[in-house]
Amino acid sequence: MYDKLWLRYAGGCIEKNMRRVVLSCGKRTNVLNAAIAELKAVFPANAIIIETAERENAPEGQGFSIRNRDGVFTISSQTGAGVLYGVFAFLRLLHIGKIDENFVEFADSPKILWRILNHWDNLDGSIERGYAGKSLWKWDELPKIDQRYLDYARLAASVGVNGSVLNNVNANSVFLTREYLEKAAALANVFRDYNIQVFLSANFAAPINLGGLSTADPLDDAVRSWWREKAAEIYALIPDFGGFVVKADSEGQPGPYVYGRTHADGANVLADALSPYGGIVVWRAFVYGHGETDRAKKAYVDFKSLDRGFRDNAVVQVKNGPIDFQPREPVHPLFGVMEATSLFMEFQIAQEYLGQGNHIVFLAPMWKEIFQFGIRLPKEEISTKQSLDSVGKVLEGKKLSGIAGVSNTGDNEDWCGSLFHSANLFAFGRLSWDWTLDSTDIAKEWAVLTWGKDPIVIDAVVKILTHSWTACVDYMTPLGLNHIMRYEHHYGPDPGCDHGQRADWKPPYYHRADADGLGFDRTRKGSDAVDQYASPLAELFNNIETCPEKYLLWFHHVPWDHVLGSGRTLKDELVFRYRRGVEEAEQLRTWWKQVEGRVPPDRYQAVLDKFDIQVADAREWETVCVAYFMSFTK
Ligand code: GCW
Repeated sequence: MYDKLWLRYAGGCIEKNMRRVVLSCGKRTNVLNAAIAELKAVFPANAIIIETAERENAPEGQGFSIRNRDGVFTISSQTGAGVLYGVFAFLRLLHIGKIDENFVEFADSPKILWRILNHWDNLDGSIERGYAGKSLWKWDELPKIDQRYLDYARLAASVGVNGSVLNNVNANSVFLTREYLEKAAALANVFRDYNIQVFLSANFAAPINLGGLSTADPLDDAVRSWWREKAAEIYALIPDFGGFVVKADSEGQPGPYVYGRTHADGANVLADALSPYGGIVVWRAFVYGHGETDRAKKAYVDFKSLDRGFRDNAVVQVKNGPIDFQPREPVHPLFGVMEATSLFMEFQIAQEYLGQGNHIVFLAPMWKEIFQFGIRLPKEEISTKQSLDSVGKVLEGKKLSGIAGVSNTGDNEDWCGSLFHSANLFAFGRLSWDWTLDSTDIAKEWAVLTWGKDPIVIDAVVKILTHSWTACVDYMTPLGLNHIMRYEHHYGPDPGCDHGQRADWKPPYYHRADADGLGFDRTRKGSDAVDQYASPLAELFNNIETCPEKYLLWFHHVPWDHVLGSGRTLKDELVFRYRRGVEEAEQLRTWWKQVEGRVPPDRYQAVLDKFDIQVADAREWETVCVAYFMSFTK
């Protein structure tokens, strides 16, 4: 049987002084019923009261409030969705000990409209960059329903997720056939009760592949009507269908370029088809390999000029960094310049480049670094503010705001790759609901819900989580290095790798090591990627003395004898960081060893096995990278 993850509520529940729980909602809906079911799993039915009269001042939309009056707890919202999120928040707070007799009130609502899991799941049940087994969706059996679909929906909704893209962005057109739409509709029927809308990745050439047309040109009338008819067919089956996600003109996927059209032309034809039903098109900005000299610059160059060219129900989904889900990247410059276009953030929960299902790396601190990154000049003409607007604020201000996470789920018993990897799924939900949350607080919540209240266990789990990302950056890609993983699968180090189909997939393209130094020159003397950022960021990055060391080799080709903040030369600092990374990985394992005997032995051992791999891998990273980079310094 598969794990319940944080819905194990391992912390136990204090019911003292809790006489009644009142759920107050404008009207009785299926989503409200789901909320009631969650509550009933914890409380006796006679302690739960449902009130469907309109309550004055009940929070609107997806917001909710929880109030305590003499042991009667009222969770209210105008909508079933709000009550559902309120119930999950209530149960979370209760189990982590934040609701007791002194509790008065807590109100919350999401800062971001769309919080979406992107599944890169294929027709054959495999998952691209999936490390937790096969797809949760059993396409062969659907529309037959599996209990696990419901538990997926519960887990997702419990952290605020409200959208699920069922299939890989490298999209097979078959997903848009009637047969598969019926399967998707069956999943949508389950998810709907948890306020989760289903999306599909669409292949841009579907009008050719399925419709038998000779073109997929977005300005062709037959193509436009093909998409309109397809949308009508989908909405007849899935009335709350969220929309399409599209990867176009990227890594071999079809797109508008071949017809001499732009990404906006491409997105708009789908947007127009979806708009009568309230659907949206999410168009990905992950493009490169069309003649540029610096891959990191490409998406900005192609999309910036299209700002104002997209329909209102079209969104551009941008990865957090300009390259590709590396252990650490500066933020993607598009977040600073697209003024009129709605932007979704795309994170990858799946750890493709961060040790996959084997390394325990808590991503919340990384996502926080991105959200807090000052990227855009403040709007006010004469601003007294010194600082740039953060990415979180930019996202929040969009007409359609959204955060997408490439899911790490699969059909393994542990869902996500290890008993710790679910911390990232949890954190994704929590931060996409409210990006201002503190990553250590999220770690604590997950620790108690998943591992119980023993203070020694909590202390160890939280230390592991909060130190793991910096450890990973140190032992894999310190000082702004990136994309030096093995070419075939992105696991393990291979900085010297010189085979593979494309120049911009080979590690030397990214690190540029030579006798003079190390790093990609993106300054004004190099590719000038620095000028894709607003001033004063551009100047800050451009100057080797002011560029933050965490991005040093991202923006500069640095001489081996250049002296860093520590007083060490680049050469020595690199050696130092790789060593420190190994020691940090060992420290994570040592912390885990402190919980032996305090958590069930099988769970203890399963995690320890992962740490053994992580430590061995960190040592390999050190050995391989130090030997390779040092060979240039002789
Ligand atoms: O991270 C890279 C992956 C590809 C992926 C691509 C993308 C789905 O290596 O597997 O394809 O990005 O985001 O489209």
